[in-house]
Amino acid sequence: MTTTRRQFLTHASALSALAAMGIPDSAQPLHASQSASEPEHPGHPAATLRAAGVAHGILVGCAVKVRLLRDTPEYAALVREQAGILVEENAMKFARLRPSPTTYFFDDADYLVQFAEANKMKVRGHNFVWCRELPQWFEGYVTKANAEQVLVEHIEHVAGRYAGKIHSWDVVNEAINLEDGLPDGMRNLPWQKLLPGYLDIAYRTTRRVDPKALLVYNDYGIEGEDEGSRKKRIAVMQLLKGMQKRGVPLDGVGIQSHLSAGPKHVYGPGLQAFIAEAHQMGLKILLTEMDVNDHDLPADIPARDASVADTYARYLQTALGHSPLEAVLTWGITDRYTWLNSDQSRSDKLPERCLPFDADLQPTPAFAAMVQALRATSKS
Ligand code: 9MR
Repeated sequence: MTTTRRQFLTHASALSALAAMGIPDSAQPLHASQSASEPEHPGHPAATLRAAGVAHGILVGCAVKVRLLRDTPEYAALVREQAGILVEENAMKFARLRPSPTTYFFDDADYLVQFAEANKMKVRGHNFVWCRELPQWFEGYVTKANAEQVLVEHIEHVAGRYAGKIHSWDVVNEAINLEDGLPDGMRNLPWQKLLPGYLDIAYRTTRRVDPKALLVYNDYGIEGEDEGSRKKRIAVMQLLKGMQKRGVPLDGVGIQSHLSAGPKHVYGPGLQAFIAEAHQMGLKILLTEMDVNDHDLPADIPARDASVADTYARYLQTALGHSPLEAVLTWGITDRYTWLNSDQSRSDKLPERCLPFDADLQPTPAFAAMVQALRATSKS
């Protein structure tokens, strides 16, 4: 059956919020002749990111916003079509889950997990410990005396609720910040001050509560060939090795992959060596938050798209080159809702074109670059 994208979207719009969550393909006439991984939309490539990943043993997906999955059927349809693994951009962060010390808000995180289950997708959890997204009540309530109890209880509650359903947890996010001047490059975050052993405690607790989830350390600024990236890679590697030496349960490293397009930004052997070393240590490697900002590029759209696509291609060739990857997730699926637009960092204030689908939910050259790079990868 041939279905135009417009018909498809109109049909998708007609779905109720509940149906959009996980209606089986057989119940959707327009999808009746299609498998979940091979949509058939003219003007829309037959391949999907999800299928390109499956064919090569890599989970491919994206960060989503539950609010949009609920309210915007064409967005939910695109996610269902393209993603094999999801992470909520914000809903599992500490402040979002903890309106007060004694209450939890699970509606959005629950929705994500149910949406993923209904659509046979995997789910990532992001995150338990971060320097940002601490609730207002944190300061004043959390002290050296109770910090361990607060952290352990938080992980028990959250990891416990989703135990067995999470592919991987970013247990600790962005613990390294060389600029802070602390030993080993540790970031001077509130947990560090109140509970210097927070890292080991967080991983050990998560393993105990959800033994099935892969436990990941996730960080940014380790992708490039510049001096800052090089130094940070060394510090992150030291952190990972230290954890292994101490017997802390750790299964993987998340390389966020917030990239920049343009000739100044080079991705190459430094990243490859980091990935190879992590692989040799028995760690799984995930690209967890990939997008390509076009801040440095001129306004012309075809030129921008070509440069962004080229960055996706070069980066994925580098990252996928030698060692197998566990997963690749973009931070969002469409330019319409990218976090990169929230700070309007282009000097001309034009919206960014940073993701595999544009603001009209049409595939960009970056989409083709991703599919091609995944296809060129030999199956691990
Ligand atoms: O994209 C996220 C944005 O919507 C939030 O306001 C922000 C603060 O919670 O976090 C953004 O996501 C970040 C992620 O959690 C960790 N790595 C960097 C991401 C972009 O800032």
